[in-house]
Parts: sequence; structure tokens; C-alpha cells
Amino acid sequence: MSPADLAVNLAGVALIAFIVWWFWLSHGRTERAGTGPVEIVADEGVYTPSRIEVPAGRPVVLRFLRKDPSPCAEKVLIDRIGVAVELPVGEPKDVVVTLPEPGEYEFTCDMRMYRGVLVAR
Ligand SMILES: [Cu+2]
Repeated sequence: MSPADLAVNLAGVALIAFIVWWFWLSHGRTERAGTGPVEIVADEGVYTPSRIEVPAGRPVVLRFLRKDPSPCAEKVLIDRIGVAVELPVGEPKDVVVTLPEPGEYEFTCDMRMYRGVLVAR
């Protein structure tokens, strides 16, 4: 293997490591819902926070703030409970949900590029 090949391979490995980190590890922070609305920002391809603990069985207000004007961010879906809501750009949109039982409820954009998880307890 020539030094040039080695460099290409190392660059490939570094790129893969970066992609793994970006998609699975960099947004792993869990936020716990307090008494007020849970604020979730949609910007640059991610929801922040993207993993939120909420109580099961009672209404929770999710306050989405969409900063990303691209059509990718225009809808938020929570498939498991049949929620699909359009988000205006630059103004908060409250979505009231009740998660019927403990478990994980994914919320995503239409193309499933933006992704987050509500963890009901
Ligand atoms: Cu999208």
C-alpha cells in the first residue's frame, strides 16, 4: 500500500467516524420537561433538544420554534399518535400532545431528516 493509498483510507475512516458521531452521538442530550411548555428549536437539520422526557398520560405542550425556512422543516410528525402539524417560520407553534403510555415516541419532519424522541415515563 502506498502512502497515498494509506492517506485516502485514513481520510475515509475519519469521515465515517465523523458521520457516526454526527448522527448518533452529537445530539444525544436528554431534556426533562418541567411544568411549562417544552421549547424545541428546529434549525440546521436538528431539533434541539432532540430527546425529551415527558410524563405519560397527561397533556404536554411542545412549543416548536422553526428557524429553518427550508421546506424540510415545515411539518412535524409524531407518527405513533397520528400528529402532523405545520410549523410557521420564526414564530412559536404550540402542539399539545398526550402520550398514552410509557415508551418512546419519535417526532420527525416529513422526510425524517429532522428527528427527535419523546420519552414518556
Ligand atoms: Cu425534512
